[in-house]
Amino acid sequence: PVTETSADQASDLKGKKIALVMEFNSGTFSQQYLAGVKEEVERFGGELTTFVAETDKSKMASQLEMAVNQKFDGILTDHGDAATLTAGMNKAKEANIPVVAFDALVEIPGITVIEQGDQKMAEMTLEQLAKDAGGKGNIVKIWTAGFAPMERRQVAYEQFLNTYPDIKEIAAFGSVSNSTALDTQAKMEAILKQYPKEGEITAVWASYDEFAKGAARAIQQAGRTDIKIYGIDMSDEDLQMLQNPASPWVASAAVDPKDIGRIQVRYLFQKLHGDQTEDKVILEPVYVHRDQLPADKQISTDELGEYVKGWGGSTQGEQDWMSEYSK
Ligand code: SR1
Repeated sequence: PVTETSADQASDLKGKKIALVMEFNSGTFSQQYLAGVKEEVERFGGELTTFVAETDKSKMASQLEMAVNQKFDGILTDHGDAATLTAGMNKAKEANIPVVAFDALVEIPGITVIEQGDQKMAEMTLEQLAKDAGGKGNIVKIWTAGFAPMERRQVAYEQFLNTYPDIKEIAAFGSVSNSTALDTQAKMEAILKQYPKEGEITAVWASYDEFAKGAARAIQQAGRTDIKIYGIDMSDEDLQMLQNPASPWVASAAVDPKDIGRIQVRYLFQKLHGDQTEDKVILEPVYVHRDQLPADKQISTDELGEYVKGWGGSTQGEQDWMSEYSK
């Protein structure tokens, strides 16, 4: 019998057709995540096709089934819930097509699901908010149900309200669309009109960077310097806002979105290589505060690791055999 060496197996991976099925791709987090996916698929010599459901869950379900029917070699999914993804993922399993999901509310043996340390990200930013506010004040929460990361962040939010009884939620809103930041800005403007006096709102907790951006623009344009924003996520645009001393957004917790994309692809190629992979992979977030960033120059997320320990350049999912594919 001819035994294939691991080097042969690795070169067999070249030319794989990979589908990425995204619930939405609007916003800078999604764009930088997509850049990471593209970069790593290219590294393995694969060919990427992206399907975007534009927040339509039934469209996402059809796109996933389409990717299975079109016999892609491997499938990546981004967001989506159990009702949307389960049928397509089971079909992929029957067809022996490996699947790696990011931020999905699914638990299917054999399907690897990647998530950020969502509860920890929420805890880190809420703790900073409580500290800056001296444990009391009125806050606005920007959050929405129905997304895996949001449900996990909500657990930390509820604990936070219990821990700090003198911190009161005076308004809560949030929805995801193809214009999330703009919609958030309009809603935040309305809340600022409802609470026009200085000190009526202590802070905003924004559970997604598109929410933080919209709220920051509304607060800045209204000339309100008394309200701080604590957010989640970090993209180049977010970093610009965080570095701007006139912006109310002072802190965020995040995993490098490019790293997320790259790591997800590595797990898919592990499966294509025949490696054993875990069903759940959790990525470690870092905390970023304006005070850690240089005041004299604008930096990008590619440079953020020079200022914030643990940011970017993750080797999670990397295997010895992958060294054949130069980075
Ligand atoms: C609507 S869900 C948005 C979140 O997905 C990713 O997990 C990002 O962290 C973003 O905050």
